[in-house]
Amino acid sequence: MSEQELEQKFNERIDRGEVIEAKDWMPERYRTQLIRMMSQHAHSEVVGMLPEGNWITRAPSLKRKAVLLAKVQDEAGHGLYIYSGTETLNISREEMLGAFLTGKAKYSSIFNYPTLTWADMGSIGWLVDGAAIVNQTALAKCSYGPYARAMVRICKEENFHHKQGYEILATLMKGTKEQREMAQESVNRFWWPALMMFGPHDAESPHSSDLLRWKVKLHSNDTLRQRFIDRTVPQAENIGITLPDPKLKFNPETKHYEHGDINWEEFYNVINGRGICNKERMKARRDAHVNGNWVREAAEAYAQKRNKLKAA
Ligand code: BYC
Repeated sequence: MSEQELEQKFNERIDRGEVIEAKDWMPERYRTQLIRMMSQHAHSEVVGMLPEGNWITRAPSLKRKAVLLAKVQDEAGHGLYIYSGTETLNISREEMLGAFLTGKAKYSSIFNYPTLTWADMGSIGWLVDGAAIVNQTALAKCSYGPYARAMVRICKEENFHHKQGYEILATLMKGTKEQREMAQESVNRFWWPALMMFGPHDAESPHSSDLLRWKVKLHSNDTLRQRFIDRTVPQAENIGITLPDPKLKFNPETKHYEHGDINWEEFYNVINGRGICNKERMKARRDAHVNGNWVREAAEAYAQKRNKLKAA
C-alpha cells in the first residue's frame, strides 16, 4: 500500500473510534505529536513532585505526612507509566530525558510556582489535581492505547489526590481566622495558574487541530477549562472559599460560569522559562540526574554481568 493509502486507512480507523496500538501503522506526525505531548506529560509528573516534596518534612501531623508522601510517590509512578508508554513510540528514555534536561521539551507551567504555606498542599490537590483529572479523564479515551491505558490508573490515583487536597482546605476553613486566611491566600495564588494548565485559548493553540482530528485530544483546551471551572466553583462555595475572579458569574442560559481574562503574558513567560521557579526546578532535576549517574552505571554493570553469565 502507498503511504497515502495507509494514511487513509489510518484516518478511517480513527473515525471508527478504533484504538491504535504501538505496532500499528501510524503517520509520522501522529507519532511525533504523541511523543511531544506524552513526554511533556511525563516530565510534568516528575517535576510535579518538587513543590509538594518541599512540604514533606513540615507536614503538620504524622497522618498528613504519610498521605503527602504517598501522593508524591504516586506522581513518580505516573511519570514512569507515561515514560514507558512513550517508549512504545520508538523513542528511548535517554532521548526524552535529554530533551527535558536541555530545555527542549516543556513541562506543565503550574510547577513553576512556589509552595509557600501548608495550605498550598490543599490548593495543589484540589485545583492542580482537579484540573489534571478533567484533562486526563478525556485522555483515558484517546486514540493511542498505551497512553489511554496509563491514564485509567492515573485518574484513579488523582481522585484520591484531589480529595485529600480538598479535605486539607476544608479543615483549614473550619479552623482559626489565621488558618482560614492561609487557605484563602493560597487559593488566590493558585486559581489562575490552574486555569492556565489547560493551555492557550483554542484560537492560539497550534497543536489542537491535529490532535483533535486524530482523537488524541477529545475536547479543546477551552472546553476542558470551562468544565473544570463549572465543577470547581460549587466546591469552593461549599467550604466558604472565594475564587479570586470578580467576573466569575453563572449564566443560567448557557449553564456555565463566565470568567475574567486570563493573564496570557504570564502564561507565555512561564512556559518560556521566565516563571518564578523555572530555574530552581530545572536545577533540581539536572542535579538529580547527575547524582543518579552511579545508579545507572551500577545497573549497566549488573546487566552486563548477567548477560555474560547467560552466554557462558
Ligand atoms: N504548561 O497547542 P497547544 C499533574 C505549550 S501533571 C506548559 O495548546 P497542546 C500533577 C504546549 O506544549 C499533568 N506548556 O498544545 C503532577 C505547546 O508548546 P510546544 C500535566 C504548555 O499539546 C504532580 C504550546 O504551549 N498534564 O497532573 O495541544 C502533582 C501550545 O499549546 C501548557 C499534562 O501534561 C502548560 N500548561 O495542548 C500534581 C496533560 N499548555 O510543545 C499534579 C497532557 C500548553 O509546541 N497534555 N503548553 O513547545 C495536554 O493535555 C496538552 O499537551 C495541553 C496543551 C492541554 C497541556
